Amino acid sequence: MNKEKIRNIGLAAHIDAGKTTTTERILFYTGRIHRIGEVDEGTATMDWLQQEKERGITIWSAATTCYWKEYRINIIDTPGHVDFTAEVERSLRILDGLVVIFCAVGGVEPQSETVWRQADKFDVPRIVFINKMDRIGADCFRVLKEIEKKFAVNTVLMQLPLGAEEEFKGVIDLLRGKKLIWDVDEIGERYREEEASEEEMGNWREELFLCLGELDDELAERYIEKKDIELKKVKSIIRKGVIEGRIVPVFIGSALKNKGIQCLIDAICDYLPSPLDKRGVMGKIPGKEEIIERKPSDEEPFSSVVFKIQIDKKLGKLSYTRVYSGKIKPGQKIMNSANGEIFRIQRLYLLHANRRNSLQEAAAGEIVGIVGAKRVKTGDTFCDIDNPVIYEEMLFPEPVVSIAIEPKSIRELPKLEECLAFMLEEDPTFRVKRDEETGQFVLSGMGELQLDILLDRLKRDFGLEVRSGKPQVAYRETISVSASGYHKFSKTIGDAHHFGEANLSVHPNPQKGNYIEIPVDIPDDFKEVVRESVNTILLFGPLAGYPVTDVKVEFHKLSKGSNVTPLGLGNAIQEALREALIKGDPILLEPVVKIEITVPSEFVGNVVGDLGTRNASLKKITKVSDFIQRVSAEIPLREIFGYATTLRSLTQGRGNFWMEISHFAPVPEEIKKKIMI
Ligand SMILES: Nc1nc2c(ncn2[C@@H]2O[C@H](COP(=O)(O)OP(=O)(O)OP(=O)(O)O)[C@@H](O)[C@H]2O)c(=O)[nH]1
Ligand SMILES: [Mg+2]
Repeated sequence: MNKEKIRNIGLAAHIDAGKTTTTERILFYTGRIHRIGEVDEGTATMDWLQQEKERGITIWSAATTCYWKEYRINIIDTPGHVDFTAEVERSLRILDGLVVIFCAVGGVEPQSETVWRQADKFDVPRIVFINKMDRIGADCFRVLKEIEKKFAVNTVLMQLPLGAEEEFKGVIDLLRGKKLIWDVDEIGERYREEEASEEEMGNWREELFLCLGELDDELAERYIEKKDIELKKVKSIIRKGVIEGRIVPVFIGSALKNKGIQCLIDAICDYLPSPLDKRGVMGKIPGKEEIIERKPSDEEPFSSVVFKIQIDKKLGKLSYTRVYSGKIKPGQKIMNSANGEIFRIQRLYLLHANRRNSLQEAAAGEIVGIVGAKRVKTGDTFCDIDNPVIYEEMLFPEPVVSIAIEPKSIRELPKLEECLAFMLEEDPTFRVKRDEETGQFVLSGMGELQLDILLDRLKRDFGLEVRSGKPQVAYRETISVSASGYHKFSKTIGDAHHFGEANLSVHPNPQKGNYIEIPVDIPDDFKEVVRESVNTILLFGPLAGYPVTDVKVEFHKLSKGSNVTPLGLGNAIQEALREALIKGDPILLEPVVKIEITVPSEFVGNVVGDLGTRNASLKKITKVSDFIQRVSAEIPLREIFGYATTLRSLTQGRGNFWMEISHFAPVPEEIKKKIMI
């Protein structure tokens, strides 16, 4: 396959903006499916998980492939709920381009800001689709202004709406000066074209060309001199502008009403990058600092990044991977450079939501599923055995909510352990700890919804009945002052004498996570000992055994003579660090969330009054439209459990909220006493 014609793209947005509805249309018009799936009827191809169908939301990123004209488009439909932000992040890491969807009524909603920031982080070129133009109050010009203001980007409106709200019937393609009207059939498969008059286009066509003229002098001149402009040439200028991140073209439509989607598919092909536009990906030779580049060519040694793992009852572990270089075939042996495992590729698949087609080969630029790796986690690199490379690992946020569970029957304990292990492999933001005292399992994750889904899966996918407690906040510990620790370890264990000496200090590193300053002048094998010893101690804090965060560890002395052993050094570091943390005046931290509650104006009083009883600090109240307001506040997470039900009763079911972890703050004394008992 010609790599120039491959598009690896994602759809991302705030919850309910219409990502899955749009994807379903793309699949239908490209002929990938023969009937349009609807989220509201539980028939969407991409929301195939039982829990997704019932709740009408996306939980897992789903991958699929479709063909449009001479292009192959690999699409990842991501979830919008904030508990699954990590799903979006891991997809963005391996995608080449993104369609950010906004609701024409809701505008720039909070989660779409998060997604935009994530796309910035990974430098992903993007186009915008303003959806739901059929809804009452839809206004693409207002959304456009909001996007420009919030993200400080150069947007280029490519289309104008034809008709509004219920009467929305199509778009004016400003580039071609044509009206596209979807009134030929119900399913929007066909549309008709008419010339658009100057009057209908107003200044917008001029504005479009002036903006593009800034990217290309020749185009500017030809436009001013009213000379012929080749469409292909303009498209290539837009494409270059998108890939360089200089412009963001904006398209409009209504996915539910089947209008405007074909233009979006064309835009994906015309303007978003192909794998070749990435030129090369940087990685390291495993165990070394040397940086190497892998080019998106089949002639290069094979390399790929695993961005998702799915456990299939029949197949075992299916690794979703993005091939960056080289090619592979079933039967071939490759390596997981993150852990050194060498394995044979048993099967290779092209993915389509929960179905798949066998492949005989996969090459650079493709997104495929591989069966064969036994020990693999999200973010690992697969590569050629003789030419190893390792790409940057994926980092996932630490959980903030936990729940204790136990099997209803003790006989089911082994099965529970097995199922939890399955789910742990699939979801990198999920953690399990065994509480030694109670024998219960403590499951932690990013939010109540995620834990709820995990429990539901235990019950229905694995047939396991469990008793569960109430969700709890996952606390953390940190230090409040700098302190130092010293330990000399010298002991004969068995036949060997173990020795090590460590002198270190710890410093508060507020809001920045943990940072270990590993001395450069120690041998490479000892660096791993240092990292592991520090991480072991930081996992269980000195106050109440919660993970330690926001601490910088600095080494002043680490013995490195020939008598030093890994065990001796590891023990010395652990003891010295434990001492330093205790001396560092440890405190307990709790997650504080930023919450945004969107409600009809008449309920603002109710909502604000209720927040007042929950120790919230009110930040602002903004007007979204004439009838809707948005209340922004910060509040300790423990105060806001089960808020969906509360908000429903406060607003007669007409409020929405979104929240995201903002930061960790010291736990008030009276709460601390309860936790520490
Ligand atoms: N009126 C209108 N409703 C739409 C449109 N597109 C989607 N919807 C509705 O909006 C709701 C959410 O649509 P989804 O496609 O599930 O949205 P999503 O972005 O995939 O949501 P998550 O995956 O849960 O984040 C559903 O009820 C859709 O029917 C549209 O163009 N117009
Ligand atoms: Mg969805």
